[in-house]
Amino acid sequence: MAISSLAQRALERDGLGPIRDTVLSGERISDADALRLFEATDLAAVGALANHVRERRHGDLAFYNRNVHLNPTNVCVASCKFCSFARKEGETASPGYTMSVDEAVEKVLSRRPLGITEVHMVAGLHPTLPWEYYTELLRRIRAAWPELTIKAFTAIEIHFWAEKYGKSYAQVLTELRDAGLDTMPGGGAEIFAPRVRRKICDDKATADQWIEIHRTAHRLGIKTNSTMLYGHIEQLEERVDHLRRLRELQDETRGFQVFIPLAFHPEHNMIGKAFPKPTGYDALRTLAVARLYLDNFDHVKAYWVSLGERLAQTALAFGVDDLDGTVLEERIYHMAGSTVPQALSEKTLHELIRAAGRVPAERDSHYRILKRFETAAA
Ligand code: V47
Repeated sequence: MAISSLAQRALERDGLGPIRDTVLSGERISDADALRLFEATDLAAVGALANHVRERRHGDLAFYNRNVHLNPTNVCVASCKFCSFARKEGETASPGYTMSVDEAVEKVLSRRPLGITEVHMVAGLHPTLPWEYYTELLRRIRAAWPELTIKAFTAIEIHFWAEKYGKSYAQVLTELRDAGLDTMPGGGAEIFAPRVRRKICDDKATADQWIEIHRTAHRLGIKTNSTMLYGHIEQLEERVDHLRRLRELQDETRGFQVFIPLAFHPEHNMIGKAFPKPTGYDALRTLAVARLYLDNFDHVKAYWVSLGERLAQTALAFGVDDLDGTVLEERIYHMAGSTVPQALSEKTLHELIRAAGRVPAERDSHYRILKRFETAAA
């Protein structure tokens, strides 16, 4: 769809004419361009440009999947200042939990009647669980439910286990893959800039290590997702630097499936008092700039749990083509103050997508379309 002449003029007025021309001709925008877009005053005009790119790639389709979340433990040795989910081992005031392998497998299998296609599984950095806990967990889910996609474990966990069990990244990933892991979520990226990492998460994998683990996964044929946790101490330049590092790795490997900006949630964590939740304006411009800058990414996701259903829906006009899924039993955001529901039904996802003028498309974990819902009756 062509970008309206009104939006074209608004971009011109904001001094963004050259960036508009670069985007419309299908060329790559620079880091400086991305910063200009972040700083632009006319969000609607930037959104229209991002929407143009989104429609060029996906037309009217808006993707979602049928998934559930599982966090087998929230016991974690790391002390990320933004995290409300983790607990230290032995903490008594607000104790953590650790599921047995039996409990975790049981929990996943109990979702079978829901017709889900993916489990999204991440854990804390547990100080004492043996390596076999993770491989057995995967093996047993895989054996009991062969067609379920297991999207599991962040680069942060992979790094921790490599150090703890004396394995290379490739070894850890190969053993997990052989046990049943299909794809990896994008968590733990936070903000790559060392200044920010030093302040908010200085005792876990570095940015270089996060990147190296995703590079290794891609080389092993494991597709991964990518994220950016924004709306705390980072500067706009540091968001652009983060996007640059993702775009560079994607140029090299083509192994990322999607980019997901994650809006900071301030409750029950160490830095929440200093930073309110990012505004809707900030969420939409971040998604739009990501769509415009990450020209080698197929998908940009508005994770409805992080944004709320309504803002995620609105984002479908600001460069976004994916809303994540039914989710069911999310803990990380709900423990940080999210008041969105624990799950969305497929019917609600369809209604949200349709009301935004898009066509719902159920996808699998590799973004293959399982079903398009062209009409409400379908
Ligand atoms: O790594 C933690 C973030 C991530 C807070 O790959 C917080 O498809 C905001 O990565 N406020 C985990 N964010 C979630 C995640 C994810 C979610 C959905 C889909 C996918 C995917 C990945 O959540 C963490 C961290 O970056 N996080 N605490 C908080 N208080």
